[in-house]
Amino acid sequence: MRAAIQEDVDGIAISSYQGGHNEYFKFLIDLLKKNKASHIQVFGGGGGVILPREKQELENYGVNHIFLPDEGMKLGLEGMIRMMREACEEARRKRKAASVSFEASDWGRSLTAIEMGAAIPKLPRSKKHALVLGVTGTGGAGKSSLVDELVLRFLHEYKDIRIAIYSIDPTKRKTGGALLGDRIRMNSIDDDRVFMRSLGSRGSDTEIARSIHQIVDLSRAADFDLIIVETLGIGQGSSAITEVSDLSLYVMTSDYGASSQLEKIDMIDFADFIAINKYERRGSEDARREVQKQYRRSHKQFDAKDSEKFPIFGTRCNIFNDSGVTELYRAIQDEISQKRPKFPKPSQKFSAGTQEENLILPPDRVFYLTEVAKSVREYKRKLSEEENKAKDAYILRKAAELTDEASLKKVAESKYLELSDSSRAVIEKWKGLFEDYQKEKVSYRVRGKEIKAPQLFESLSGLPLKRVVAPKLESWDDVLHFCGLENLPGHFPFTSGIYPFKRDKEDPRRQFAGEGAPSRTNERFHYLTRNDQAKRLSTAFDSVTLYGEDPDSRPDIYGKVGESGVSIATLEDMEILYRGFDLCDPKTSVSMTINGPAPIILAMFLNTAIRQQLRVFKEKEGREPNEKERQEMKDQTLQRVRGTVQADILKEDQAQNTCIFSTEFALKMMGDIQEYFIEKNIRNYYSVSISGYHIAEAGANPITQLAFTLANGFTFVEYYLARGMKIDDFAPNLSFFFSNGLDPEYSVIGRVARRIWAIVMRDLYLGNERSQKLKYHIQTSGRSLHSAEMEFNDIRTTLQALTAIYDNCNSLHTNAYDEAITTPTEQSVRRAMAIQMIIEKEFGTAKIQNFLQGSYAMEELTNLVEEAVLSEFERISNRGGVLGAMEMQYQRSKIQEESLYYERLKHSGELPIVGVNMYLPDGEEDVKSIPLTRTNQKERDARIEDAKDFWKLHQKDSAKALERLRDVALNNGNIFAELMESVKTCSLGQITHALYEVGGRYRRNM
Ligand code: B12
Repeated sequence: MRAAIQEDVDGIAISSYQGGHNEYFKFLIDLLKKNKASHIQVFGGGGGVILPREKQELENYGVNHIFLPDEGMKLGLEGMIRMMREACEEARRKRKAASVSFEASDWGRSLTAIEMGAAIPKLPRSKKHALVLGVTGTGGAGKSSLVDELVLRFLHEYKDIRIAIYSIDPTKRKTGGALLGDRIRMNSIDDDRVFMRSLGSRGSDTEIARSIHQIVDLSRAADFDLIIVETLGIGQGSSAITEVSDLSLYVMTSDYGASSQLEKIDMIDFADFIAINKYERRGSEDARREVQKQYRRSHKQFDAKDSEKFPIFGTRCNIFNDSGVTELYRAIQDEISQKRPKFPKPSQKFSAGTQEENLILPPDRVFYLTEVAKSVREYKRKLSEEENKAKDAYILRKAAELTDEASLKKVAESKYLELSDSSRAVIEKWKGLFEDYQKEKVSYRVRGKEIKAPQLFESLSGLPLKRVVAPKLESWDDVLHFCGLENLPGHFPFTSGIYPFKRDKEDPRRQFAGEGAPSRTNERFHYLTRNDQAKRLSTAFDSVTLYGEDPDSRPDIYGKVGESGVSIATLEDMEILYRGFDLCDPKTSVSMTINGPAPIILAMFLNTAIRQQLRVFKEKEGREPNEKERQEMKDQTLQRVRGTVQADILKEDQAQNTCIFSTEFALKMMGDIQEYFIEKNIRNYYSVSISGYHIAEAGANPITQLAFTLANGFTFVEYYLARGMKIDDFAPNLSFFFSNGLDPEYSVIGRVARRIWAIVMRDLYLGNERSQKLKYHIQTSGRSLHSAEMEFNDIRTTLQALTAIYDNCNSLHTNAYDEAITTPTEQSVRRAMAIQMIIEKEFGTAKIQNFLQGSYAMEELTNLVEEAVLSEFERISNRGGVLGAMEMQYQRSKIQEESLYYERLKHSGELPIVGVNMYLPDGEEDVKSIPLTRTNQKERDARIEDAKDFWKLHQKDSAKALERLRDVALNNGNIFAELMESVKTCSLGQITHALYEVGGRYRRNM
């Protein structure tokens, strides 16, 4: 709302999917009214989640329009945009033209008036001390992030300062529109002391807006102390900012080309400060030296002894509390106090912190994805060479046998010896392996233990069928080809599966669930697993928890408490959530879909498991354990718990959006978790679920899903290696998660993922067999489910589940048919479970565990998808690896393009969707009759009270615990180890906010 008023917008458009829309939209309308901004039109949508009757209610309350999916289908994106535009234009026509006033509450509107050329009233005397800092630089140099970092420091040190920020973006000549996206990168502006406004350049011939001179004059006269003007990206010879600023800052990166280019940059001559931003990039130190040289020349400071004293700074905004930024800030501050003695005085000091200057990846590892692609290609090239040799050797051997020619035998023998040792080993082993698979039982070893798996099952017609069918291969090149690219399940490169056979008593079922208070979800978990020996729980958290907050009566939080996920704020909540499940039982495994606050929630979970064991001890022994026993119990519990925490922060930035901490800090915490796992020998719990699901659901096609996800996986590998962890110590703790839709490529997603991972882990990272095995969970695609003709959704899910099971996924969630509208009911979940069970228990060919192996079409698809993935790795690598590409928004924009492509085809009908854009029912469907799962007011209020009780109970200890946590973070200690303690006395929200202070909030690139 603050943004809307400051920007003087005509409309606000909101997508709301995660519940609480009834409260949230009304809250917004109320707020607009209260701030005399009812002219701002509000639009919304949220797929099938907002029901037609709720749409009516919200529109009656003042929302201009809520777009339901069927309207989206009819109008298309452009149609919806047109409607919103027209409504805004009409509302504007009805308004009085804006005029200029000095009222703070009207400032946004006054700026519009100036932009529109309104008459300027006589200025009151401007404040003498007000200072204008002009910030300019090349496009993409990170000006807005740097401004945000500077503002953060000013706000921290100057209690009563008032800051105005004007950010200029190019106005498109064709449409007259401007993106005005700088605001989204600024976290610190959400403060009453800051006014921020984006301005289009509006036909100005320079990098500053036409109206900026007047705006600056007016701002000096208004109540601002510091006025920051940020220009649009500039070329070499541009320096217009100096016309409006008292001090100017030029922001560049090391990316300026040859050093002679520096000669052409006017701002090196004019700027008071130069920041070489993104200083973590390769070549930044050299760039700084070159810029110092140029500065010396252009400022004729040939005699200056120390070029380090020039106002040229290396800055990094992706690092919280970066010392380079602080140095720049101090230099600006010094200049301000010299130029403006009357400028407000700082009241406290911003500490530069003691955080080590950790680079996420060392500069010489930037091209890791090129190496990854190369190692797969190299593997295949060598294999094909060996196959050719093997073919000749085999033909010669056969010919020698047939002719009994001694010389031929010799040639055949020497040809055979030309094969590598490993190729010969494969050939020599194959016959035995093939024979093993003809027997009734196949034996193999798991962690040193021999297992005998039944190989045969009988069909109703009485045929003895094999669970895993080994191909009959004669020629050696065929053996090498099969074993090199495919192989039987459980054998390198694990294309057809990582285990020789599926576990007998553990089906891959794992259903995602969570709603309301912890006790309600606990009941749902018991219901879901009541018939299963293996308790495989999968936890969905509500969005309040996903964003690291405690339940609260704040209207933007209140409606979401316990909606479409369980509400968890404390360790006590966590204990209730898993009550009645033995978390140390090897048949229990718990997965948790949580990312931003994952370290905190994971610490709560592990503590829950430990407390369970302590309780068991007490009941059995009738006493409390002593310290030694307690410690032993803790260690043993940690080694026994099974499950997965999602905790994948890279795909959050790319697709899901529940990032809360700065990416660098979030990555550090992921590394801390893994280090803690290694130290405590936690081997049965996955420290991360590297997720493509969200990437696919945000609209990416299956190839992009797979490529981005694997690339993210290799990034974690590189980061953990850079921190000094050993590959075999952490790779087994990694797991993957994909979405399965209906496109053909989904049939091979597991095959391709497993093959690439195995080859790269073995050949590039030298990992052992356990590290080479990629395990993954599949969820059928939520996005392929529609609110129209909902019953048809089960058919889509069935096909996707079958595809996943044929591809040998390690666990599976099947969506319920009503998923497009609401949290599934018990009845719809029962049907979703039945889908899996019917495939596993009734469907004959799914009992053959490599049923599709050997299909020419599958092999071709595997190769095509694999090659497309490798090419994508190279594209990401060219952008500086996953993190470099993220900075350029490469992943997000690719996902968005693919999403738009799909939506367009859906809208035009080129992509047929039964019951949605073809084969439509006669007459309207009655959506109202569907049972909805929603929390109620009583439950939400109780959650707020629970959190308050917890705070009160631990009031004495929590402040100290948070202080310790902050200290550990600032001193670069293991934050996760400390969180294991903090969660005993502090709530989720308390911890999140404490960590913001020492790790920084997430900043979105745009
Ligand atoms: C894609 C998706 C995701 C993706 C989102 C990726 C992304 N970046 O976009 C991922 C996997 C990350 C995700 C996560 C979650 N999701 Co989700 N998700 C969906 C899903 C499958 C599709 C929604 C979608 O984008 N559809 C495509 C759009 C283009 O079409 P549409 O929704 O029909 O909307 C049309 C119109 O309404 C209109 N429209 C929509 N919004 C607006 C806005 C304006 C201004 C205008 C003009 C028009 C307009 O345009 C569209 C075109 O016709 C729905 C289920 C479903 N099938 O609808 C669940 C769903 C929305 N998710 C749900 C849930 C619960 C979650 C999680 C909270 C799960 C959890 N506990 O972890 C998280 C929350 C993550 C977060 N960031 O907060 C629930 C919400 C249930 C409820 N409220 O009762 C749903 C309904 C599924 C379910 N039943 O469980 N989700």
